[in-house]
Amino acid sequence: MPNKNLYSLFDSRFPANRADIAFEGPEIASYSFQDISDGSARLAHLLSNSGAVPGDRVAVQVGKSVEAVILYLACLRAGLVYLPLNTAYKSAEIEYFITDAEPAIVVCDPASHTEISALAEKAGVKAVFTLDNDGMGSLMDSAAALPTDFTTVERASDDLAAILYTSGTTGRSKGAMLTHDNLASNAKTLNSYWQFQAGDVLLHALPIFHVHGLFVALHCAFLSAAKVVFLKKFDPATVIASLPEATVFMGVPTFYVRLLTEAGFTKDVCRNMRLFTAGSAPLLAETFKAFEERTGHVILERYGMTEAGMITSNPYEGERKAGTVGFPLDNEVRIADDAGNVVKDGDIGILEIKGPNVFKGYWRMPEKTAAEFRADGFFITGDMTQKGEDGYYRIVGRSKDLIISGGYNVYPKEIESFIDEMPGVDESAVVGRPHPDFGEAVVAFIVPDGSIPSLTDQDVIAYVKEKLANFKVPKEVYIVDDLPRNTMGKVQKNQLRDRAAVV
Ligand code: MCA
Ligand code: AMP
Repeated sequence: MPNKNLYSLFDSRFPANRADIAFEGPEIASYSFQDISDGSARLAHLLSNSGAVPGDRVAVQVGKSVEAVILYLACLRAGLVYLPLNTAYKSAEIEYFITDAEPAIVVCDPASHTEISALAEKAGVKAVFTLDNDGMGSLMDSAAALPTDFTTVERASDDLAAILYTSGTTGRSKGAMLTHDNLASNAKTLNSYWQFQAGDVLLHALPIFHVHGLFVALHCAFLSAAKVVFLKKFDPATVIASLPEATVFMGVPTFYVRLLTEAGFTKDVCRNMRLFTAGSAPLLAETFKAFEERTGHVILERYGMTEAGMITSNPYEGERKAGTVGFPLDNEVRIADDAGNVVKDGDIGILEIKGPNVFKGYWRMPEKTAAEFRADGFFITGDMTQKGEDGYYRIVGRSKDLIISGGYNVYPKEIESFIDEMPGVDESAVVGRPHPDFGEAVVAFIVPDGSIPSLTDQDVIAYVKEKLANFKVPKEVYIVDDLPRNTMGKVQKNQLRDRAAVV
């Protein structure tokens, strides 16, 4: 049986000439495929020497660097389970992930080393290393003299490759367990569906702690040994300056909205491009249209989620339709009602999916896992979907109480639970409102308990900002006398959404 380790698949696709460039960019040095292979071998030795054994988790909260990508590959090679964490997460959020996942090793930014070491010690972590935005720190220092050959550990298809936490409707984050085959199958599907080739140049501006930037983008490039122009972050001017040498770009809708506000974003800078993809949140038809008018390119919108990678895609060849997410990829899909009965063609229901891309379950949450799968193995996405007469799928809403802001998921329940603990607050409700830049913005309604008469909206914002990731901080807070409720006592969020949209 060939080794099912995802790294072995990448390695088999890396170019014969390992001196070829794998990563370069205006803000970084160049890295050849040999550098990637040597570096990941060294780090795989370091992680193993530090006491991590196959199956152990490695939690990583670091800025965007090629070394962070090499660390991901090293985890694969050593059979360790990569657990990337959003750099915006604050200490209390990190504590939960470390306690829940019980990683053997944690890698963090030097600036948070003291704080994270304290959390790690409590959780029995074996080693904490640092890695800064420029790829420097104790991680690379400790690995510098280690050997550059490492035999990639044997993995079976359903061994875990990564755990990615997604917030839950109940407020507690759930770790989605992704296997080597989940990632390999989706990577192969996308690489071929979007027609990646060796000569492609992927312009990469996404963060690398989520499925979109880490798996969708990088795996497509690795499987064709395509060069990656690796940007530290999304900055419209840097993207525009790098576009002329690129052939593929992937973004969340906010990237496209922002690029269109730049006069320098022209047809000419896109002259070598063959593909722009969008996803993680709905792309507005007006953005789709304005983009085509400006550049002559039709954005390919696709749809996916952490638990399954990419699920549907507009066609590479054939019409890409605004407001649709195209057709199912390599997974079975069906649209069903709440009870799981398949709805009539054309009716709206919840998308359910089954296929090699669908995750193995939530880390140490068998009940939550069972609740989100049907008895016949279909996973309930929670996305309200409609299949048009044209066969294209449209995501028309969400049955889960979720806000997507700039491509980041925010679960209102988590923020409400946090705000409800604030002195002076009786209760709260959090909703999304349309936002021109982020698509949706987080807005909170607060009912004070009267104990702090001077309580202001700014106090609430400051309170949340101190403890929760910045993208979860409400853009506005409204102090109200009470929350609208139905006869069952349930908060009428639709009314609040309507109010938030007009105020
Ligand atoms: C930053 N801010 C935000 C967001 N990002 N507010 C709401 N939503 C956001 N997404 C706020 C900060 O709190 C801060 O506020 C101010 O904006 C500036 O912060 P900064 O970090 O400088 O912002 P930025 O660099 O301009 O970031 C915006 C961004 C970023 C580039 C759009 O959010 C981003 O990279 N999003 C991509 C997310 C992504 O990769 N998602 C994929 C998930 P203040 O000044 O008040 O402090 S994977 C997925 O969903 C599935 C699988 C799929 O289908 O792909
Ligand atoms: P995440 O949990 O970060 O993986 O986010 C997954 C969710 O993002 C999905 O369940 C959808 O609600 C949403 N999503 C992703 N891509 C699209 C898209 N193209 N259109 C609408 N929603 C999307």
